[in-house]
Amino acid sequence: MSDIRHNWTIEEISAIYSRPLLPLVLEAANVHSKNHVFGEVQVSSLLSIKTGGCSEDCSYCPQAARYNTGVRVQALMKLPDVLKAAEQAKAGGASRFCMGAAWREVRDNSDFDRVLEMVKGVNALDMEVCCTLGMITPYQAERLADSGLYAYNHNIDTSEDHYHEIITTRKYEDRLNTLSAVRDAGITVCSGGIIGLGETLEDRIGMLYTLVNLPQHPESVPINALVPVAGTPLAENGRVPFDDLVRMIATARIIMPKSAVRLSAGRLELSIAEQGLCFMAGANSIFAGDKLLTTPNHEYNADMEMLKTLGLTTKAAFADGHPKKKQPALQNA
Ligand code: SAM
Ligand code: DTB
Ligand code: SF4
Repeated sequence: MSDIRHNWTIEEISAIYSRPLLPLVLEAANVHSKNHVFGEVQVSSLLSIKTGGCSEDCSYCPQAARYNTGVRVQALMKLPDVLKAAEQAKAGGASRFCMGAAWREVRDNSDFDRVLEMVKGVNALDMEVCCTLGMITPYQAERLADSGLYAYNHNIDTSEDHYHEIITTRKYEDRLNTLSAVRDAGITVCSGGIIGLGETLEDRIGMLYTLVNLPQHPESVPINALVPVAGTPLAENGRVPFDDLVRMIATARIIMPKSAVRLSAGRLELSIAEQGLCFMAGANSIFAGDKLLTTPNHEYNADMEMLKTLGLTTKAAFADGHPKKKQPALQNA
């Protein structure tokens, strides 16, 4: 069951997702323990290096300029401030530092040059450095890889069919093109999505289907539960039932056995017992720190207490090795 497969069908994924909850969790836990050190959780720290004022219309997002959400626009942070935050995150036990920018896409300008310096600086701290900057070109991906970027986060968010209901300012295909630029540059891929957007069961399965049938499974798969934010079109969406989150995690774990599955946004609404079931179902990564990008998260110390209570430990940086940059094809080989 732990074989890596890229030919999963909608029917197979749907059958897994729809199994009775605890048998599903048990199967996911078995797959998890065969492929990972069971009980080890990768802790990422998240920093919004450029906040708000984004030109996209992602209907869940508090940082889109067109919605009145009260998020204060903040220009790109200065390099020393970012490095200070990364050092603090490392001292607190985070192995990965993820920098997020409310950009539609990266432009080749002095801001990007500064981000490259941030990547080099965080890399020098021996942390896994991750960025989420919107769409990037193959050339920009190369430059990020050359600066030492470990992972790039770019979520597909929902199914291809549902995408245009959530975002109209870009296409699903744009997202997939960025993912292949990241993969081709030899950067590890972090890609997942959100539940609670008003999607159907088929959309959830469709999202997993797209992820699992990528040429290579993403090394990490964030599963976010919508954080409804006042002022966004999805502000009134209800809370996702926690068992739906467990099903999404367990299904992702079973079909992408080697990937890290990250229990991401929406964790603040979950009790320790509910989070425990998510870890049991194969989640082995979290964002820790009292803020995600713009919305609150658990207090750092409370999270560390939770891990202790559940008997979980934190994973060291680069435990899975550093990805090798893709070598140019040999001529006349
Ligand atoms: N602008 C870049 C982009 O869209 O790729 C990077 C930052 S964006 C905020 C990163 C991801 O955060 C989104 O793709 C989405 O999956 C997630 N996200 C944003 N707002 C959210 C919310 N209210 N609830 C849950 N997840 C959210
Ligand atoms: C991901 O999948 N979730 C994180 C991270 N990748 C960048 C972001 C969650 C954002 C939640 C809303 C906010 O705090 O603004
Ligand atoms: Fe912009 Fe990213 Fe938010 Fe979409 S999710 S509005 S691209 S910051």
